[in-house]
Amino acid sequence: MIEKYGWSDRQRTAFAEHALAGLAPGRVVLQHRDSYLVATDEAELKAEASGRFVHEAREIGYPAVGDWVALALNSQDGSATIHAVLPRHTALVRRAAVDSARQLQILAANIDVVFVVTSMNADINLRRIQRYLAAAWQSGARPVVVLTKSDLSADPEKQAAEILASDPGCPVLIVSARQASGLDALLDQVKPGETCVLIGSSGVGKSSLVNAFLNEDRMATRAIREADDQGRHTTSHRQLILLPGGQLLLDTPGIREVGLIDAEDGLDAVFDDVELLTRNCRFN
Ligand SMILES: Nc1nc2c(ncn2[C@@H]2O[C@H](COP(=O)(O)OP(=O)(O)O)[C@@H](O)[C@H]2O)c(=O)[nH]1
Ligand SMILES: [Mg+2]
Repeated sequence: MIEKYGWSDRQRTAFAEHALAGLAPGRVVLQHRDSYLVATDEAELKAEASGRFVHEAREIGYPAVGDWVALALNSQDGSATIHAVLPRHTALVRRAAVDSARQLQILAANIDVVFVVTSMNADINLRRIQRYLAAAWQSGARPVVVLTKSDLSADPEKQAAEILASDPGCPVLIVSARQASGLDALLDQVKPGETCVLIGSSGVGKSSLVNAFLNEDRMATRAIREADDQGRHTTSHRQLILLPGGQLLLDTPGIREVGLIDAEDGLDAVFDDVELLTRNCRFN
C-alpha cells in the first residue's frame, strides 16, 4: 500500500535508521490543525507530532502533507506519533510569522511537479504567473503552467503564446475541466508514483481539475460553496489524492499558496472560503 504513495528506494534508504529504532514508515496525506492523517503500509492512521517538533519546527518545519515520516504505532487506539521527518527532496515553503518568530511553513513536501494554474476567462497576468513560477522553481519540483477554462477563451492558443513568449522555461498547457479537454496531456507530466500539486489564485479551477481527473465531485468547488454546503469544505483541505493513473495529487486552498508570493499584486486579498473555515472552526 505504501508503494502506491510513492515509497521507493530513496525513502527506504533514508528510513533505515528509523526501522532499526522500531518505527514504521508513513506518508502524511492530510493535515488538520493539530493532527495528521498518515498512510502506512496497512492503513490510514490519525497521527500527532511528538513534542520535539515544537523545538525543531523553526529549522525543518512541522510535518506537512507529502512528508515521509517515522511513526510509533499505538496499538491501543490505532493512532500514531510522528517521531521524525525524512529529508525532503523538494518542498513548497514559506516563511510565516508565528508568535513574532519567523517560522518555516511547509505547504507541500516531496512534490515532483508544480502546476501553476491560471484561468483564461480574464487577461493573462504575466507578473502573477512569474511569481508563482518563481515559487515553483524554488521548490525543486518541475513547474508546468496550466491555463484553465479554455471553453471561456476566444483564442486559447494566443493566450498560451503570450506566456511562452515570456520564456517560462516549462510547458504551457491548455485545459478545460468543463469540457474535459487537455486533461490527459496534464497527467502525462506526472509519472505513476510521482506527486504533483496545484497552486494558483482562488477560483481559477484547481478543485474542478481534481474532480475532472477523478471523474467525480470529490472536491468542493466554488459553486458548491455558494450553495452553502458547509460540510463539503473539509474535503478540499489539502489532501493527497491517489489518481486512477497512479499519480498523487495535492489541491491547495487559496490563501496557502498566496503566502508564497508577496502582496504586491494585491493577492493577499484573495481569501479562500476554506481558509475562513479553518480559522472559524476546529477540525477535531
Ligand atoms: N467554464 C468553466 N468554468 C470552470 C472550469 N473549471 C472550473 N470552473 C468554474 O470556476 C469556479 C471555480 O472553480 P474551483 O475549482 O472551485 O476553483 P479553485 O478555487 O481554484 O479550486 C467554479 O464555479 C467552477 O465551476 C472550466 O473548465 N470551464
Ligand atoms: Mg479549490
